Amino acid sequence: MTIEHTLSIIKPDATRRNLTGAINAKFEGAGLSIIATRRLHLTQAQAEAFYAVHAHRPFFKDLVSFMISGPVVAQVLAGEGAILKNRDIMGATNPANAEPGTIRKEFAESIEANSVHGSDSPEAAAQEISYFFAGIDIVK
Ligand code: IDP
Ligand code: MG
Repeated sequence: MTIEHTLSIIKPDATRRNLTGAINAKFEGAGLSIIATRRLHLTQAQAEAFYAVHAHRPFFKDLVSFMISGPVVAQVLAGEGAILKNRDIMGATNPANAEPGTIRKEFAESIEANSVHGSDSPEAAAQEISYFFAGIDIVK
């Protein structure tokens, strides 16, 4: 295994309920390090651009509205196999299908308001990290 970087977003349903610390405890408890972090309130254009890959899905408009309904916390997580490890810690997209102990099982409100985003491949991770962070923002 090699050290990977992945992009995580704590979504508005979770920041609204003050769950940032509880969610970060899951990442850190599983051995992922937070090497960059930034709280921001996305504009509609920014959320649409971030989720452009889903532009033709029926839920796209609702997803964008949800993602701009409050602040998010964008973070770079680092660790051994961080991309897949983060996806495991997050749990399935639909919290009804998520494993016990995962973030989505414990905290998600619905398949849409599911508390966290995580990159799903090395290509996506590189692209998504560069969307939110400059090199100087990321601790070496
Ligand atoms: P992921 O976040 O587990 O990678 P994706 O399929 O990439 O799931 O979908 C991106 C986001 O779009 C999900 O996290 C969720 O917020 C939302 N989403 C996905 N599927 C649905 C759906 O069927 N209805 C409503 N929202 C959805
Ligand atoms: Mg995805």
